Amino acid sequence: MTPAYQLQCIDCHAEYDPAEIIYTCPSCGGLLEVVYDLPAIEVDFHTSGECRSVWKYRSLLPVDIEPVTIGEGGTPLYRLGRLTLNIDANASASEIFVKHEGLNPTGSFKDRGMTVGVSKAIELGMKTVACASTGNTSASLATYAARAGIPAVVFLPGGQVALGKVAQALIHGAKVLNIRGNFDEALRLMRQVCDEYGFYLLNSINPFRLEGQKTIAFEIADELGWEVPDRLILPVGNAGNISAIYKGFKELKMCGITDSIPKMTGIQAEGSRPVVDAIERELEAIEPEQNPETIATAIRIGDPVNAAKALRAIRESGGLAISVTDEEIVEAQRNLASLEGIGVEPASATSIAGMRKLLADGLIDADERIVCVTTGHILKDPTEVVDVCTKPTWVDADIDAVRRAVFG
Ligand code: AN7
Repeated sequence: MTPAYQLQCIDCHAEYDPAEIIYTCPSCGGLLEVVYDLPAIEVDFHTSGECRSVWKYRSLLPVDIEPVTIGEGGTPLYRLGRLTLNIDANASASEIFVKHEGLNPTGSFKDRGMTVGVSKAIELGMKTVACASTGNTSASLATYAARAGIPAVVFLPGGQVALGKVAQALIHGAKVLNIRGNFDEALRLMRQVCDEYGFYLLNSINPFRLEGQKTIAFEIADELGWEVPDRLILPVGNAGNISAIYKGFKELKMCGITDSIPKMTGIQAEGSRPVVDAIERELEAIEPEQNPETIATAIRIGDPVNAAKALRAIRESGGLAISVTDEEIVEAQRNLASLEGIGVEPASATSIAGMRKLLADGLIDADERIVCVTTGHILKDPTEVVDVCTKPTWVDADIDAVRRAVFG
């Protein structure tokens, strides 16, 4: 059964009919979120049996129609072994998990948001869906739009999107524009185009999309036997996911299913760290980074639209925000791949690089139970992987040459 819900402004708390097509508060411009009358809801997380998926948690999701789905969620939670030994001796005593969201159908966590967001678009009778994207959002949107049978329009920061993601947006049939500008500029343009043409905006400013992403929290707690980790570590770009996961953990607690909330810990790249700066300097709001730069192109975002929600998530949960360098990102990506068999794209490796740095600097305790979210699959950005790896050795098709090369 679908719960009753409203849209509410996080700043002035004005409430709106969820059928209104609005992305920010018409009265004060604040961000919106979906609110439920939680005490009135009979939470039933067992409708789809043992199989974990986004729709297992339907009793806390705001969709009233048969959803547009291709089997999102149900991603593995791995306990780390060799990598923790490699970090430091103390950490090996702690429980560190990786929730590998790269194993969603299109290779990123965005699918959790899109199954809800595109379903909502259909429910609201929208004719075209749209987003600006550093890549994964566009890949996911194009896929779900294809599944739903409606057109998708995506704006990319031209030349700054990883190959796998562009390929997905194209093959699934989206109209793809390479904007001569960065992501923040592409999003500003897309918001204007959506207002003018009535396209349904599915960036993470859309509060329904974030509802899908909050199921990451539900799944982690579910997999841990309805226990909550001490800390959640994840990359921050447009700051939607950290806000969504925090909301998920809050709702579980408010429903009496769990009794605590993890310390939400956001990791940004050194060249693109407005949220980290705001936390460090105790600013009320972020100061946008005009020229964000990092090898982790997914989070090359200078003006995160969900910053207000993310700052609250970090502060209210007693969390942290730090940045890592591109070198630390690549090293973490390599370690996760070679020591644990988990292949992730650079943005996702920020979780691991951040965890390592926090432990090394003594900013977090080695006995914490930590979950790092890895948000995207390694095959998303094959160009980067090939660039940072030793090249294959060319050998003649000759047994002596091969024998020499194998042990060379
Ligand atoms: C792999 O696709 O913003 O902080 O347009 O692809 O919720 O934005 C991607 C973001 C982390 C950051 N990891 O999440 C987009 C886009 C990966 C990502 C993030 C993204 P948010």
